[in-house]
Amino acid sequence: MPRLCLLAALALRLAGAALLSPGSCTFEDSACGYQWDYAHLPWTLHGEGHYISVDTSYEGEKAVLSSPDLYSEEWSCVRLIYQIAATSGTSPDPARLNLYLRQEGESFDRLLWSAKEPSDSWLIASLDLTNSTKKYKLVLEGEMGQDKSTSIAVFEIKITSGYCIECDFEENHLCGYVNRWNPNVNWFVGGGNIRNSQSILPKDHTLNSALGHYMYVDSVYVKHFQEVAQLISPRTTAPVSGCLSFYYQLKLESSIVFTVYLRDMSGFYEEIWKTDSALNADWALAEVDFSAPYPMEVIFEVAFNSAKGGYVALDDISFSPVYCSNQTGAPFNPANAGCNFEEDLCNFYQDHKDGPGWSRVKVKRNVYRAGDHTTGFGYYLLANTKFTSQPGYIGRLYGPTLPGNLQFCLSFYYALYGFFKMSGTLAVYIFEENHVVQEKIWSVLDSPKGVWTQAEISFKKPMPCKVVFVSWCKSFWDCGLVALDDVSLSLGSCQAADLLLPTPGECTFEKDECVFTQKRGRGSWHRKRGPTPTSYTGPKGDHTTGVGYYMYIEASNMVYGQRAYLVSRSLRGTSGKQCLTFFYHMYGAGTGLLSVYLKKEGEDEEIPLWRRTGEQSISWLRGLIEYESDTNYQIIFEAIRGVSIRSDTAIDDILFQAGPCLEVEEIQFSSGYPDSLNEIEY
Ligand SMILES: [Ca+2]
Ligand SMILES: [Ca+2]
Ligand SMILES: [Ca+2]
Repeated sequence: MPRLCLLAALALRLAGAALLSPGSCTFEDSACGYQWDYAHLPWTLHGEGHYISVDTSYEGEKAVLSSPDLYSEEWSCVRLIYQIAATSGTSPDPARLNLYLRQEGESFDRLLWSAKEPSDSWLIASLDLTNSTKKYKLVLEGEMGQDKSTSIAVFEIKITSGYCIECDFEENHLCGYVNRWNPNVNWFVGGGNIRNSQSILPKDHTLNSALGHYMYVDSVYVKHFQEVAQLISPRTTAPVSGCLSFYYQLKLESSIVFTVYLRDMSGFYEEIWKTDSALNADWALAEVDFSAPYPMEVIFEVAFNSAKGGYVALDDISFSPVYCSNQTGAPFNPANAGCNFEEDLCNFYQDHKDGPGWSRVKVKRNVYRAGDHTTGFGYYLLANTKFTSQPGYIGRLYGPTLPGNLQFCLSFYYALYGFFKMSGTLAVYIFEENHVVQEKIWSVLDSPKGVWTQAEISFKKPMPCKVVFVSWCKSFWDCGLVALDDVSLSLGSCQAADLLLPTPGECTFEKDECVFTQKRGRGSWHRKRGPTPTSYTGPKGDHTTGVGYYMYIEASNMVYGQRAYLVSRSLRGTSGKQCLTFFYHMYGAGTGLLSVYLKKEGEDEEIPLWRRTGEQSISWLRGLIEYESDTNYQIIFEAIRGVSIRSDTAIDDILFQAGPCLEVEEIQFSSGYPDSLNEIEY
């Protein structure tokens, strides 16, 4: 059994024998109301060593520890001091320590953080918790992996009000701030009751006394030109924007550059502040507007040019969710720059200068015409129909004005129809506000016809700008039909969004089957991308992106009346309604049945929640189910093969949310015949 770093853990306690806030624990005399789940491995409390660890002398896969009920109506920061100790090096299936947020009324826990790197000493993790009126628990999960000699220990959990990037440097964990080691220049802790020769200031800022602490970096050991010391904050784990402030002192003997950067997970630096005064003999306040829509670190960087540079000291980093100058007004809300076209054009508009442009249309559900992307029953935009287009016409759809100097990710769905050439069919331009400068940032390539395909574009412009969707009908033979739906805008680059932790309760089937497994010994569901092998049945692409994965039953491999079950793992029962959303595809003359059942733990009955029989649409349709279960339960998707091989039934984009459902499912029974809604000529 590897030795845990007990000395370091003991040293950590010197600072904090004070009264602990609810949910905090140092694991000295008790586990402070934290309880383990008896269905899994036990945790062992080591009162002597002041830690709790997963007991590896038992056989098992994981150990679960959950906090008492907690409330935090204000933002708070969870700091976790832990160690994963392994005897061997890297393992293909290493032990992990995971931290989940279990919110009242939710069937799924939200993963806040996960670590798997073994270390020789304790480490600190800092996690922002957003304010909420709901009760919650923190759930620690130690997963043992393959190497059974690994041990996982937790020395302390501490919940403090405020944001994790805030720090007064009075506690020796330094709020998770770390110095990036450099042989010559580094940030050190200064001040404190044991005066050491390296402390350079008489008083810190927090306590205004010799007992207080601060961070500093001194040029004495600088050997080279442009040596840099970096102090790195904990990474934000929830989207924040507002005013970052800190106090600093700067003594300058030759040139020093003191800069504050934001660094994202791809390593991209953005400068947000630079010292402008040559000298601050006393503590000076700096304030800087700060926006971290996705995980970011704040980096305090000092660059020296010689050993006679001087020093920089730093203290009392704090954060307020209101912008510093307060002149920026209400922060920009990217949700106002998206549209699903269900009600109207939202904040989009057309100028009708060059023709009728884009039409907002709806197709009544039938098997000949594809529906929209949002629900399969709704509205979308269509350009270049036989009725509206004439050669030379250009449809321009303008979005609302977006602020400059922000990184955006634009996402939308498009579908192409007909046999025409597609060269001018759809392009995205950025117009600067005065419409003088325009730039094409995207144009359609040849993609499969009749499939809603997602496009994602990252952009950042110095000036306020608009997104413009342009469809050009070049000539009779080059005037492709294009549909547009579900435009959305988010802050940050599209790649950064991929780095976010997964949404709990969401399954797109892109990586795996999520919480679902097959019930053995019956017909089976297959995970697939692209069209199914049989023509006139099954989807041409998935619902998530058009080119991703979905689950389906392959009718050719099954006989009439054969069933396939896809069963969720046991989900947590809650009081109150739950809302289950999913997309289903039932196209093919021989289509059978698709049903959804609720099975409560300890009961044999499978309660039917939802059913569709026979061919429904050539499109993906949205299913909505509201249900309740206060005991643990499973959700079952059951497909029954119909009379012919044209019976492929598919599902995609399953989402479990705390209910009630905000909408009701639109139930229209297919007539199979075009009516007035279908007078759109492709
Ligand atoms: Ca201080
Ligand atoms: Ca729509
Ligand atoms: Ca998918």
